[in-house]
Amino acid sequence: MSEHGTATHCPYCALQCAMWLRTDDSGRPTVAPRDFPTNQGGLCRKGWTAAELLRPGRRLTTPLVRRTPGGPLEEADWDEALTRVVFGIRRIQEGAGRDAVAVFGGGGLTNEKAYLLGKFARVTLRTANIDYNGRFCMSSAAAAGLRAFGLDRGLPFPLSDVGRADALLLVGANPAETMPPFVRHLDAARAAGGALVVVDPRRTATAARATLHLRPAPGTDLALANGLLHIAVAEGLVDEKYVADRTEGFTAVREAVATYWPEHVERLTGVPVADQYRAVRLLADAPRALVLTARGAEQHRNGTDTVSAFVNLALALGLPGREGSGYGCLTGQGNGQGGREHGQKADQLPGYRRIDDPHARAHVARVWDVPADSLPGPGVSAYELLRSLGTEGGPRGLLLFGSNPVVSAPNAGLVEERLRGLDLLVVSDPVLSETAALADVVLPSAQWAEEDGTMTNLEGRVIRRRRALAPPPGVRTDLWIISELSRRLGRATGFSDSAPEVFAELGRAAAGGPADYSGITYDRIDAQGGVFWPCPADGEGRSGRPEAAAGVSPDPDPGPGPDPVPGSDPDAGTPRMFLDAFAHPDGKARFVAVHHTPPAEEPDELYPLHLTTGRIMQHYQSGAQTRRVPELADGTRDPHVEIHPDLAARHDIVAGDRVRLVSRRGTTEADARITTAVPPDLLFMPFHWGGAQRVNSVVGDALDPVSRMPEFKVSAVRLERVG
Ligand SMILES: Nc1nc2c(c(=O)[nH]1)N[C@H]1C(S)=C(S)[C@@H](COP(=O)(O)OP(=O)(O)OC[C@H]3O[C@@H](n4cnc5c(=O)[nH]c(N)nc54)[C@H](O)[C@@H]3O)O[C@H]1N2
Ligand SMILES: Nc1nc2c(c(=O)[nH]1)N[C@H]1C(S)=C(S)[C@@H](COP(=O)(O)OP(=O)(O)OC[C@H]3O[C@@H](n4cnc5c(=O)[nH]c(N)nc54)[C@H](O)[C@@H]3O)O[C@H]1N2
Ligand code: SF4
Ligand SMILES: [Mo]
Repeated sequence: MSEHGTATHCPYCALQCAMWLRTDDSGRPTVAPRDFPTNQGGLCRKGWTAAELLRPGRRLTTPLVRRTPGGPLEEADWDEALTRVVFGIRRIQEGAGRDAVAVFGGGGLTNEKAYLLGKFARVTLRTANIDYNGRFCMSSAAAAGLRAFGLDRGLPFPLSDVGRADALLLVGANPAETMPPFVRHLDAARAAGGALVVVDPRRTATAARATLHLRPAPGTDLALANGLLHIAVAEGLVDEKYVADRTEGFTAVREAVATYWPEHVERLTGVPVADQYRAVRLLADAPRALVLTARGAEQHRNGTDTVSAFVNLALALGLPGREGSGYGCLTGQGNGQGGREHGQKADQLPGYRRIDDPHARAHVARVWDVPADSLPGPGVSAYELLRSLGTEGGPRGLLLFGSNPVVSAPNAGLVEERLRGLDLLVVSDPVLSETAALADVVLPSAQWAEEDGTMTNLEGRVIRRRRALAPPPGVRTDLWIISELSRRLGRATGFSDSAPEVFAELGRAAAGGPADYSGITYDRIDAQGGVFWPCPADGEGRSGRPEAAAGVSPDPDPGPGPDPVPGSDPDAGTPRMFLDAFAHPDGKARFVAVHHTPPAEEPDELYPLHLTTGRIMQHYQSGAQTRRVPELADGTRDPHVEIHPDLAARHDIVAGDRVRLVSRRGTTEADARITTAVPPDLLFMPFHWGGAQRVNSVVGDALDPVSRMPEFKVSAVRLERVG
């Protein structure tokens, strides 16, 4: 600990802003910003107030159990709580088989927890049914990245590249609300003469900073991307040499985009022809150009194909794998990146290995000291898992760490019903979330400032979360909970509750995999300001390059330069990927031909409007944490819905009126905000509230066929004034 306090990072989003944590004279924990390449000394209000939830009174400090079915949650000691969990698991598995107990994780868990949770499911419970909320988040971008590059790391370059870009295409991202300090990088690019093109149906605070704002109808981004590529082909702007040397499959894509005439694309998307041309010019003329997508592009039934369409555009312009240029996805959750690499996903083993790959199974089984054939196969995806709970043949018990699906899952009314129907629901959470309130056993877990571990930020940089305080008596870490449960279920070894020990084991399990962490140690993270994966152990490639097959290379020109980036040590793993080769066996990237398909629900007479959903700055995700922080909740006790003035007038709605949205699945209520930020046929509502204000009661559950990600961004609804 230094004079400033303990150096750590914010508990919330993937920007993982660096902060100091210290206690003031009255012993109250407080945070202060800390300089780091990502946040450059900035924090948003969620970060500034992050210590509030550490105080007793705002959180759980003792286990809760439901002693009679339908009865209340009552305080219990840990022994009773864990005895009930173990008894419930045994009874279900004996009666209905191992897969009848499921596990659900989260992208906010540290790498160590995500790893141990995956191991717990496969080794202790031996259930195939484990998945996590990352399916709701960036799984479409991950699938498209894998398809194109053979490897998926959200940003395959450091965030500092954003500030140096000459042109940026930002698709379906609103960092002004979702990652406020990120905007410093956008502003730096703009100040240096760079162009910012924002693609969003709404005029957001981010769009307000743009050189050019394209406003496609929701769910039409794929058509727009194909249209932009059509123009690039027609205008001779394709980087033919790059396409020939570094890619495969362009011919089919060129044919596929041939029918996406600018006028046709204007009809499909609403984006004027002239703006389409301007966007292509801005990108093609820029020496360094970046294409970035986030949830607005991805949370669709065709999200994977939509991302592929933007990757195709980036490849045709020769951007990926060129220093200063490229394609990237902005991950969202604190450990959205690492959370998808170490085995809490249904089809994965640690190191971003596939669970159906015999070599991967053999390697991981050796590290886990179990027979490879004892490991279960792939399970089903998050929403499919939630939907199957308690149904014929579906799991009857669920252990949940780090998610609040009662608020955040699509078609949430159905999900809530399924959770209520379980024989056993166990929730580990620092607060009594809407989902924890339904549980049979609630385990109060320690928070970020009370535990050690690592997080992998949106750049693929592995950083440290440090324990600065002891948790209150009665609170345990997730690692302790998982290892103690394992022990009580008969696994006496292999489940340490020490974060450094778990991390070392994670490194061995990940060694040789696509997301290789074996060369990363806590000391190295400290010394180098974070380490970018892949980072094989010394002698295994990185020093002699991870070879073309891994498709990655260390930064060839890391500085020192005139403006060294603090914390970006040239030896810190692999800041920039794909400079020499992509990760497919032949080293080439793949174009994937894709076509526009409409959203699952188009407006009709009964449900004549489109609704899209997303975030506001003050609240994080399901709001379980931020709604408990007074400084954030004041002024945002209730959600609002954005309504265009013309639409409001037609419904006799004025600002502040309570309105109801009705879909095929349910209803929700919010306060009317009248604004031209949305077009007349589109409503926007944030998803951070539960109960009658839960927007996911109305949101549909169409899934992307590849990533199994739900279509959070388009539903058909009807608008009514309440009263
Ligand atoms: N304040 C706050 N910050 C957060 C979070 C939070 O909950 N609150 N969560 C974190 C997480 S997990 C994530 S995933 C990120 C998400 O970060 P973002 O992706 O930036 O957030 P969203 O608000 O979900 O969606 C971004 C934009 O997509 C637009 N959009 C909607 N439909 C479409 C469409 O069809 N096409 C296009 N092009 N755009 C569309 C919306 O209008 C919205 O402005 O934020 C992270 N940061
Ligand atoms: N309509 C709509 N719905 C959406 C989205 C959208 O854009 N629109 N976005 C989707 C996206 S991108 C995401 S990521 C999901 C997120 O939605 P959720 O998965 O519900 O995420 P959180 O609200 O962050 O839930 C985290 C819960 O875990 C607890 N928690 C936090 N840290 C820890 C920890 O370390 N250990 C344990 N045991 N518990 C912890 C918190 O207190 C909280 O109760 O929502 C999705 N839902
Ligand atoms: S931008 Fe994200 S990481 Fe930074 S302070 Fe805000 S919530 Fe925390
Ligand atoms: Mo997310």
